[in-house]
Amino acid sequence: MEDIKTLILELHEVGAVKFGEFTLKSGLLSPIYFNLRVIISHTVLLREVSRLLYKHAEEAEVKFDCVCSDVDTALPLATIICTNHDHPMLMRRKEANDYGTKRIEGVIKAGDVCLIVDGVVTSGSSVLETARLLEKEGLKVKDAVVLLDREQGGRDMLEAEGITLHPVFNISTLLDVLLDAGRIDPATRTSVKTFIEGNQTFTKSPGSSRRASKPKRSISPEVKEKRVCKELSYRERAALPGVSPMASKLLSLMEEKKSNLCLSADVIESKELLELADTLGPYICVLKTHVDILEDFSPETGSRLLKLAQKHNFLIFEDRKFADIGNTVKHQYEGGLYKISSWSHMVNAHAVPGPGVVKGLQAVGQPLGHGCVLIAEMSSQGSLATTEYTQSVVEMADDFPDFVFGFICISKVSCKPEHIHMTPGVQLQCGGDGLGQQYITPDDVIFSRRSDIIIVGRGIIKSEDRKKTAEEYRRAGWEAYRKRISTH
Ligand code: S5P
Repeated sequence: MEDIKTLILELHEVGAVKFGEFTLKSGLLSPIYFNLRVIISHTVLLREVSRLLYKHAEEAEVKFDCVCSDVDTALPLATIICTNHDHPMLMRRKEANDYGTKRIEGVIKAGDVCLIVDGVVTSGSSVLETARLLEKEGLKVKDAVVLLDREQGGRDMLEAEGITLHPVFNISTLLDVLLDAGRIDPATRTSVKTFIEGNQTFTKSPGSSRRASKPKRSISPEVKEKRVCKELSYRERAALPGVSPMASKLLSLMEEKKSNLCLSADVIESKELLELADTLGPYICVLKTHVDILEDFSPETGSRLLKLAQKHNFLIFEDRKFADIGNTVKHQYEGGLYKISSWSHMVNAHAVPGPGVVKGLQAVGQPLGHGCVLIAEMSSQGSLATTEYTQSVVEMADDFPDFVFGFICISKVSCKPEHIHMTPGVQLQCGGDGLGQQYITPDDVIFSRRSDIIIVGRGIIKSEDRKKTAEEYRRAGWEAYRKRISTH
C-alpha cells in the first residue's frame, strides 16, 4: 500500500491527475481529469507504474502467454513489462492499417492466453474491444491489468463479459490518499464521488455475471433520481414538456416500430432509393439521403419518397451537412435544384460558422415543422470535432430548443433527454473502410455509448439480402436499447 500511496502522490505531482472543470470526450463536465501520457517524460515514474502493474498481475496469480496494449498511453508500460520479463507482445491499433483491416500487430499464436495492459478504465469498452479483436484472431483473454479503475461500471461490465479487471488502485483510494496528504479538500473529494456515482455506465442485471457479484454501493436519493431521469424510455422522452415537435414525433415512432435504425441510403439512382425506401421502410425509423449523389434527381423523387415515408411511418433526413453563413444555407435548404425543405423532415449542420447557420435553417424549417441535428462528433479517423468543440456544439443547441433536437455524435454528448443522439459508422463487426470511416457495433453505440439511433449504410446496402440484414440491425439496436433501459 505504501508503494501505491507514493505513486498516487507522484502522479498528482506531475499533473497526471487534475481537479477542476474538464469537458470529457463524451461532452460531460467532469471535476477530475487523468492524463497518463505525461508519465512518459518521467522515467522513474514510468518504470514504477510498469513494476506495479506487473506485480499486481503476479499477486493475482494471473496466467498468460503474451501481453497486449493499445497504441496509446499503455504501450510504453506494456513494452517495459514485456522486455523486463521476456513476454511476447502484441499491440492493438485504434484504426485498421492502410492496406486492410488488420488491427492487431505482432505474431499471433492462436490458443495463447493474452493479458491486456491499460491505463485508466471507465466503462471498460476499450478493454472489451481489444479483447474481442484478440479473440477474433484465436487468442484467449481472461484478465486485464490496469493502473486505475474509475469505478464507473467498467469492472462489472468486463466481469459480465468474462474478463477480470485487476486495477492497481481505484478512484476511491486515489481520493483518500490525496485528501490525507492535504492535496485536495473534502469538498473536491465529495464532488468527484458524486460525479462518479451519477455517471455509472453499467449496472449488473441478475444472472448476467459468470462470477460472484460484489455488493453495490449505496447511492444518495438525489443521485438515484438523476440516474433514473437519464434513462427514460423513448416513449417517456417523447412526452416531456420541453421536447421539440420533431424529437417527439421521432421518439414516438421509434417506440411504435421498435426501431432505432436509420438507413443511410447512399445510392446513385432514384429508382434504387425508392425501392430501398419501400422494402426496408418497415424496419427503420429514419431514412437518410445524400441527394447530391443521385444522378437523376427530379422533384418527383422527393414527392414519392415522402409518400413512402407516410406509408411506412419513417422520417426523411437529408444529410446535407450545411456549413455556411445563414443567408447561404437558407437558399441551399429551400431552393436550388433539390428544394430539400420540401421533402426532407430533418437536416444536419456543422456548427463551425456559428449560430447563424442554425438561424438560417430555422427560418425555413421551423414553420414547416422540420428539425435539425448538429454535428458534434464525426466517425471518421482524425476528426477535429472533439472535446471543446463538441462541448460548444452542445451549448449551441440550447439556443434553438424548438428546432435543434439532437446531434450526430459517436457517444452521448448531452444529458438532456429531449436531445436525440444519432451515430454513424456502425456495422455488426468493428473495422474501417480504408477511407477513414471507423465502424463500431450497434451494442457499443446504444448500450455502452448511450446514443439513441444507429445510422447504417453499407452494412445493409452491400449485403446480399438487404431485408434480412436490415432486420438484423434493427434487432441488434433495439435489444441494446432494451438492455440499457433495464440495466441503468
Ligand atoms: O461522422 C459522420 C457523419 C455522418 S452523417 N460519419 C458518417 O459516416 N456520416 C454518414 O453516415 C456518411 O455520410 C454516410 O452517409 C453514412 C455512413 O455510411 P456507411 O456506409 O459507412 O455506414
